[in-house]
Amino acid sequence: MRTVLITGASSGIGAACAETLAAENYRLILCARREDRLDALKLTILRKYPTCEIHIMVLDVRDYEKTASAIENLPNAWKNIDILINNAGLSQGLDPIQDGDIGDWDRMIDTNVKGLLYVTKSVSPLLKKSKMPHIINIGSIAGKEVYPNGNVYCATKHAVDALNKAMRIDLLPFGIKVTAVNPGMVETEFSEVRFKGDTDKAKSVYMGLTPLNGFDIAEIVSFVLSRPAHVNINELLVMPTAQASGTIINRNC
Ligand code: NDP
Ligand code: 8X3
Repeated sequence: MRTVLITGASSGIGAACAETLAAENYRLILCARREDRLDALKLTILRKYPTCEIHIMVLDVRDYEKTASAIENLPNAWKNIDILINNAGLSQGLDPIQDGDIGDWDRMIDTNVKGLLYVTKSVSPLLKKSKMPHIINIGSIAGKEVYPNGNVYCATKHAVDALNKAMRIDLLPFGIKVTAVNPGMVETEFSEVRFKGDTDKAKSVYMGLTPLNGFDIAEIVSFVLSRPAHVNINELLVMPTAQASGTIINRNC
């Protein structure tokens, strides 16, 4: 039974990964800031899969000291981590650079880049002890292209793209697989967070098209994890059929 630590498990892609991997008999360490959401997800999963083993970890990935200490102080039974899914992330605002909000920039850089690094550094010593270690980084089409007003969010996801490659090099001596799953539009709380609770604006992002959902990504994560020991999928780009690139979208599809 493999143990997976998922950051950003309280919502969207992370929560879908948790449910999907629970069905496949993985042991789950679920991390996020919102404890009530993690508790609710745990109950939902246990209702469906009563024997699933779940450990909740309340974590703000932006805080290195607390992240390192939470992972160091995991109960012994939860220290055998085989898989890290670096999923916690967010976008804040959609403004041209000249009008950008410094707080928004800091939140994105601190979460998407520094947080991902903090968690990876803290979990790596445990992964090195695993027989089938694997890191999955949730990147984005925004890490492959830059779109108008996406500036800092795109920069953070380009950084994830670079770190994904860097991790594969640095962790090669330890046999740690490293994969980037880069989605296009996925309907989660992502746009609500980007537009700071403006649900109408968030909904309009997906108007007239069928976006991906969290489970579409979770199934891909599950496939990536199910490859034999000698096979690693380096990276993967997945978009809704209605999306051809970061900006070219068919809203009648
Ligand atoms: P959601 O907003 O639904 O989920 C984001 C998750 O990240 C939540 O569980 C949130 O938990 C967690 N999170 C945010 N900040 C922190 C923090 N400081 N510490 C710990 N956890 C944090 O969005 P998605 O599921 O869509 O996003 C997941 C990942 O997918 C992100 O990295 C995003 O950039 C990426 N992505 C999303 C796409 C989309 O179109 N939705 C497309 C491509 C990539 P909590 O608030 O409880 O801490
Ligand atoms: C999130 C999706 O369209 O903002 O990474 O790049 S998008």
